[in-house]
Parts: sequence; structure tokens; C-alpha cells
Amino acid sequence: SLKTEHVQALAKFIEPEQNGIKYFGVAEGKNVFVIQAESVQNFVINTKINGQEITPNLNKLVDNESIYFDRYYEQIGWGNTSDAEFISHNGFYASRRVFSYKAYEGIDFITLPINLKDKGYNTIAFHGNEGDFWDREKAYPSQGLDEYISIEDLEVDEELGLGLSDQSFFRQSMDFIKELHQPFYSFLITLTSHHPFIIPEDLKELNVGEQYEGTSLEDYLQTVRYLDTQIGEFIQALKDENLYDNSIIVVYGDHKGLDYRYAEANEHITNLIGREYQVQEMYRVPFIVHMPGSGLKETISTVGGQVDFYPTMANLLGIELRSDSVLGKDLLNTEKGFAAIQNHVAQGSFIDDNIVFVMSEDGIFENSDAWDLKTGEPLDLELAREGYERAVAELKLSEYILQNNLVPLVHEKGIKGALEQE
Ligand code: GP9
Repeated sequence: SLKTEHVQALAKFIEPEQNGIKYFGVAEGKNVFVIQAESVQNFVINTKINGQEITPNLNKLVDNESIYFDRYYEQIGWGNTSDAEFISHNGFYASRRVFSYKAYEGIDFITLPINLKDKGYNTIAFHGNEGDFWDREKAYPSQGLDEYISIEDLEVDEELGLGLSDQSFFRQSMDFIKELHQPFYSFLITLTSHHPFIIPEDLKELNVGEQYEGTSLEDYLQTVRYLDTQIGEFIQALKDENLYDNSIIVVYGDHKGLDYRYAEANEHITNLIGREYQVQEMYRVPFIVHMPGSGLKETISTVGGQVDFYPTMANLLGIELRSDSVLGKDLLNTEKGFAAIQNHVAQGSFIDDNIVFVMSEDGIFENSDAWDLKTGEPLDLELAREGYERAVAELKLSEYILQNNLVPLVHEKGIKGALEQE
């Protein structure tokens, strides 16, 4: 049966229960700010253009009492930004049929915000676009996000790109935040750095130099820099409101901004970063957990993806989560890295600590490509077979669990236990 097939496929990949959890509860009881940063890719971190840092504020975060995951990958499907939210909060993959909030409407979830509510947190989400975009308004209550402040609740005093400017967005969000009962979980989805990356001249802070002037890379970097400035100001506002010391600030990129298959952008990014801009770099987004007062500063280079957000955050926030109740892993306590990459056409692409594998669009393994993660050299496809099988198994299993409304049972019994009982 399909179920037996899932259980068998999974048994091959499931990792043993961990003993001794590193960093468990180090951020317990703190207010949590999660900033889902529109289109922010990892290559901007600690990179300079024409002598200037692209993201001085994010660089400062990385450098100061943060855990920085520098091999972290987007795993979105059709639902772009909203899938990034879904995967991160649930520890399951995006639907392959339609955006996840729609595909999985009406089922029972257990999410990071729900766990935090059980610990007495208030939960709230903010976004400077229409409330019903991506069905967020409808989906958020079952995701454990009790309050949702969208553009209808804010004063539209400065429009940029798809909606309210990030500057106005962060400033107005603070008016709500300072009234919240603590502790709280506050999820902020930014917008200005959305494709096609257009902001007025007077908001452009970078002088990219002749080489990049007027290119799509310049457009992209100007909006990323703009967002970086707003994040810097938001952190300053947290300090001014005496919220900084008892909070953690988490930033991650939702998905790529510039496609590596776009020759012009590829050439410019390759020049900028000094190595070839390829598929692995395109999917790579930053994940930074800044914990003031923790004394912790670490870069974790285990390969992971957005599906790992929930178990990793649960660990830091002192939430007991069975390691076999989600498809993600706690990246602070995982030896072997793995990230299944969703793409719209064929399942099976993945990145692990050694291999980048991109499944051919025709769905035929033999027509696919594999490279060495570190050197970029082509690899014998057979080396990628096990990872490919794991990626397919995880994605199918995720869909099976969600479609059959098994999340609560899976949290109670573990994936294997739940499927055996079902
Ligand atoms: C829309 C915003 C951007 O509200 O989240 O969506 P995207 O097109 O990136 O999915």
C-alpha cells in the first residue's frame, strides 16, 4: 500500500533520537521577532560592492551574539513567500498542487506559534499588503497566528512596489508591538525588496559604480540595502522601547531574488562574488538568530532548509518537540545536512553537505545533473541516487501526512508510529 511504501522509504532516512540537546531553551521566555525578508539571498551577507557593505545591519547581527546558518536553502513551491512561511512554521513541505495555505485549508496543524501559545505567548503577524493575499487572513488562525495586521489596518502613507514601504511598515508595526502583552511571537513579512526591485532614486543608498550601474543586480541590491536599513532602524526602535534585551530577533530570506538562468544577472553576480553564480547559490538564503545577552556567536554550516526552521527554533525556545514529528531537523543538533529543493516540475532535487542535485524537468533521473557542493565539479549521478530517493520520499510523505490530516497524530506518536496506527 501507499502507506507501507511511505513507512519503508522513511525508515531508511530517519535519524536516531538525539541524546543531549545543544542549546536547548537558551531563548526560553524571550519575545520573538521573526523577520521574513523578501527575496534576500545569502550572497549579500558580508559582501561589498564598490567598497560598501550591502547589508551593514545584517552583517552586524551576524557578528554579534547570533547563530548564523550559512548553508540554509529556500524550499518553496507554488506559493512563493507564503510557502516560505508555511514550511518554516510547520516543518512540512509545501504542496505541489497549489499554494500551501490553499492546498491544506481546513486541516489541523501544530506549528511553532501554536507551541508558543501553549507556553503563554501572544502571537501576531504583520504584512504591508492586502490581508487576503495568499489567503493569509483565512489561514493564519489555524497556523496559530492570532492577530494579523495587514495593509487595511495601517495608514498607507508611503507606497512602494507591491504595497506599503518597509520603512512605514516597520514604524507602524512598532505601534502595535509596544502595546502587546509579553511574551509574544511577532512575525513580520517585508515587501519592498520584491521583484522588480524598484525604489525611487532618493532611497538608493549604494553607489554601485559604473560596472553595475543600471543593471538588474543594482536594482536588486538597492532594495536589499533599503530593507537592511529598515531592519537596523527597527532594532534601534526595539532598544528605544526597552524591548531589545528580552527579545530575540530572527531574520531569514524567503526565496531567491535573481535567477541564475538569467544571463545578465548571472554575469554580474558571478563578478561580484568572485565565483560562479549557480543553482546552489541561488537557492541559498540567510538564517540568522540574534540573541542579545546570550553570549553566543556561531556559524553553523550544516546544510539545511526552511523545513528545519521549526525544530531549530523549538530547541532554542525550550519547546519539547519529538525529532520524528516533523520533516525538518534541529540544525543545532544535526550532523548530516540535507535540504530537499522543491521545484515546480519534477521532485527529487536536493543539496547535502557534499552534493548538489537538480532533477531533470522531464522527471528522468538519468537526465539530471549533480555537482560537488564545494568545488562545483560535475559528479557521477549515482552518488546522488540516495539523496534523490530521500528527497522524493520526504516530499511524498509530507503531502500524505498533510492531505490525510495526520499532523496531530504524528506529533503524538512520531511519523512512523502514526502511519502504523492510522
Ligand atoms: C505578497 C508578498 C509577495 O503579499 O508576500 O509575494 P511573492 O510574490 O513573493 O510570493
